[in-house]
Amino acid sequence: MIRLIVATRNRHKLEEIRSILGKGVECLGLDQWKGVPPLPETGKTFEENATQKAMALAQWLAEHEPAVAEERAWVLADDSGLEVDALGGKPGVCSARYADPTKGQNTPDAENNAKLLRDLEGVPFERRTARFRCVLAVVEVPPKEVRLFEGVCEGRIVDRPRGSGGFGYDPLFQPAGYDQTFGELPPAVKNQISHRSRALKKFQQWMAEQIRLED
Ligand code: ITT
Repeated sequence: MIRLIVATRNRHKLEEIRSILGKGVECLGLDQWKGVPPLPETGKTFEENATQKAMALAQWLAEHEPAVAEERAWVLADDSGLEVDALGGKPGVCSARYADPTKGQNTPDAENNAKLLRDLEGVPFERRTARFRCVLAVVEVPPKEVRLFEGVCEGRIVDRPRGSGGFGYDPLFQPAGYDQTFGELPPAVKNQISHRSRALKKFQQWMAEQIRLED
């Protein structure tokens, strides 16, 4: 069984990753280890941030938890966000801290959503096009080469929060081809079509190929 250590402190992301990857992968969260430091994400792109998070965790595990390297494990980091065309691609890599950069990743989702609605006031539905983007960085412990996998989900931003499912901007995001938002759609539907599931499917294909080559 593949052992994957997920470099996220966002429990919703971890839940989605577990549910999308299913039973064939053992997905461990950071709560397994005491003392993992905050992971850096100072880059200007999703690729840079995902790479920083994955490398920092893989290095930390190699130094502090030698058993992890002996048992063969991979670290997976997810950097993701929402790009709104009418806002020139914002909030983008700043999605988690859009309303209040001083609060960093702790900015409440409701504040970020309220700011997004304010920024889009008066913009008609046809021009409220947006996409969720997810970049996954995967590296072995100890870290060698980083692999990147990207997934995108196109849609539009609605005019008020709808539904309580998911997390982040889900109540405001209506994926293309659907009348409901990610907040209203069942999790199984989100996990079929989301940016995260598209990136994870590419990762799964790559991982299956690695295992085939090693056999
Ligand atoms: P980690 O860095 O610890 O993984 P984070 O929440 O800070 O957690 P990011 O820096 O990648 O993660 O920021 C992602 C933000 O983008 C997230 O907080 C949401 O606001 C938004 N986002 C990403 N994926 C989303 C999704 O599936 N649904 C709704 N919002 C999403």
